[in-house]
Amino acid sequence: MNRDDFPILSRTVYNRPLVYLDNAATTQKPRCVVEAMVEEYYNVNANVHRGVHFLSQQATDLHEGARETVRKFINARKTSEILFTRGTTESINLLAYSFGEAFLKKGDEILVSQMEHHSNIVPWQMLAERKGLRIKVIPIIDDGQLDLGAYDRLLQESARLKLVCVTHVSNVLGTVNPVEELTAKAHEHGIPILIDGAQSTPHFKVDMQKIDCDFFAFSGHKIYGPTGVGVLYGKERWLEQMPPYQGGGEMINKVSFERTTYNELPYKFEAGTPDYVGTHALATALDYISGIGMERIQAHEQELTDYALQRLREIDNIQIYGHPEGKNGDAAISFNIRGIHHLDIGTLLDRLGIAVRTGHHCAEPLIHRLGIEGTVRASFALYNTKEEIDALAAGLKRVVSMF
Ligand code: C6P
Repeated sequence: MNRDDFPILSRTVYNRPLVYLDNAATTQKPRCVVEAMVEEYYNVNANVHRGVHFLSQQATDLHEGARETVRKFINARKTSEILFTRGTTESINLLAYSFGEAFLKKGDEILVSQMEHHSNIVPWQMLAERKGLRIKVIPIIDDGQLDLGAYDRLLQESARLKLVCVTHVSNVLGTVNPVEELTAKAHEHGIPILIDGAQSTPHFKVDMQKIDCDFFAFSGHKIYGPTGVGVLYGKERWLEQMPPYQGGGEMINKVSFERTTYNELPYKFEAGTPDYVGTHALATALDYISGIGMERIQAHEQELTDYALQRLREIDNIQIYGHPEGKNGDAAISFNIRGIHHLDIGTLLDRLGIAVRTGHHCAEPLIHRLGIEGTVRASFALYNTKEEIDALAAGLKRVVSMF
């Protein structure tokens, strides 16, 4: 794949070539994304939707063009269903506030899974505290898959269930959840579903019409785009009924001290000056990966993941979480080596130029379910190579020999 497009990959750390395996935290940026931002600030910059002047119209065209690029990328029906946010976290907070205001009452229930990132737990807990709701949890089974039998039972027995919130891919285990099936089952009970797509969108094609979920959130920075920009997709029929999340410029129709009316979708949910440079850069990133082809990226990363699993299994006393035989796991592998703290492994790998993440990965309930304190996580992107996996395996063998 096109490593030369990513200038940072040719730098060294501690005089060693950088081996960047922390892609689930954030991906590196191709030159075209950074250049799109520089070019816009140098030559186009003006506030969007506000000016009659040339630059404002040009910036608005780029910003609204980005919305269309996102729509196409996730195959949503309409651009009015694409809300720009600061990232997955803000997307879920927006939904928790606004869906909560519109549809939830004391005693209602929300279902989340045991493998959620804190971003898909804490906003619901905060809402539950404000409104007197109950959070219920879909457990996982030992191999790191969702317990689908328990999901069925929870749907059956939860008479006051109003929303299901599940991640598409676990950021710790790489487990890919059967989101079409989860959605169909939720809908059989008349319940809408949010899918957290932070860890799926960078790795394989997602299709809103195929999944048929009601809401879907993802972050720009995990998909080769800039930080500070993300997306909440929502079906129009829900968004129409939900109140704004924040008040300010852009989200209004008319304002007076007596009464304010709100703008149409999607602007009702986009108060204030948007990160219009960020949205254009995100669209540039989506065009970049679409140009490579999501199928090609997925095949490459699957090969890397399979190779990494094979090489990691050679390490003495290693325990790999999730990734059961016969199930395609996504491009993140969490592991521990018995007798060595995960933080020590990460620190020693770092001195060899290898960047991995250690700790609870903002998924403490999952880590507790696994009965551990944390893991080492290696996660892959389109630009990683088998040679880098070899470097990881060699690094781990060296760490083991030191203890
Ligand atoms: N996970 C990781 O290293 P933000 O921070 O808003 O861009 O994304 C939050 C988020 C939500 N859901 C999932 C499944 C995620 O993995 C993340 C971010 C990073 O695993 C940083 S903690």
